[in-house]
Amino acid sequence: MIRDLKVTPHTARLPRPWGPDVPVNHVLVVEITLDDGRTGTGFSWTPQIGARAVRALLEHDIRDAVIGLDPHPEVVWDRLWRHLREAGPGGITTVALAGVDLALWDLRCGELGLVDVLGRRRDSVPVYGSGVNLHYSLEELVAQAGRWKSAGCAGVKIKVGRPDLREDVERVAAVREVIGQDTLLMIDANQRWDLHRARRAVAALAPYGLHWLEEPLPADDVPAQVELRRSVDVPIAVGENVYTVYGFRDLLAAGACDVAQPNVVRVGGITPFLRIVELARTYDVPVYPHLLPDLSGQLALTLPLPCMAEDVEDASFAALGLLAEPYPVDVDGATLRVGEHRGLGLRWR
Ligand code: SMN
Ligand code: MG
Repeated sequence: MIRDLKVTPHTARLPRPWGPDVPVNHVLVVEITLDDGRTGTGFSWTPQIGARAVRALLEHDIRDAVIGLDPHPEVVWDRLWRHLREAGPGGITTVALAGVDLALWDLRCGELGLVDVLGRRRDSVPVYGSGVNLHYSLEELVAQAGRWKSAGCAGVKIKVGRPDLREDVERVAAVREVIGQDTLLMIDANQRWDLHRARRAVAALAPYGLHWLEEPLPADDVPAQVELRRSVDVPIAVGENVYTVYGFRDLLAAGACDVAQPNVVRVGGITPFLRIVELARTYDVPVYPHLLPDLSGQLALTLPLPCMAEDVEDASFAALGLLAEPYPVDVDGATLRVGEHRGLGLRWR
């Protein structure tokens, strides 16, 4: 039975800010204690918006609702999701829920590591270098792409959506030049375009060889994404701003994407993440977990279809100094591997 839930907030400064308005990441470490004294540790995360709101949900509405429950992740998740629903089906509610769900999965693993509990399908995954770099100068962007090339990354992802399309063309061309033809190139518009601009951008950028175009349009606009996907040849990736299994069902059923990118925290933890994985599998759409390599890298080893792990430069929890060694995952530039540990293996400082 769950006896207590405790929240410890951390704020970590990003060595490479994600924009003038995103200098830090917020992490709320959630510790759940059972009546037999065992503990499990999870976390909620938000780069910019809502850390205090998430903490308030965890320390009040969620804490009151979980004490006394049997610590079964699926059962607790369904119950809490219903309980929190009036605050919205996804977003701050699911980010908060993730803290509980991850702590319960940490407990459920017992002495085993998460990968072996979920089922190991591979021992390593290729890494793609990812930059939150729309505000970088061309020189800074080219230097970053050069670092990923030297590290031997399988792929590289950069931001697009500058005010003038000619700037995007110049930046994509320069990055392709640095990484050569054998490195995959992905571009991410972070929902900045509308259908018309997206079509014009694809026409101008596709000649540089794009592995996928990410979030070209508002993430909730399923019909527009279907329309775009039908009219261009570049694969469409989406999902980091989709918060529920219903949202993923609607995208997949409509044929809106080639790649699904759930963020394990934003969807509410491992329990809903696995439901989304099973759903995507029925559409033969690969899941590429969004961000959070210290945990997503572990999930990537268990997914039914091959994927790559995303490594945003200098932004893993290990790189941010939030974790004590040994770290749960090891990224050697081109390849991610998972070390020996129990549970999620996240040793918060
Ligand atoms: C991204 C989103 C949120 C924070 C950092 C980076 C980006 C990505 O869209 O796909 O990595
Ligand atoms: Mg993205």
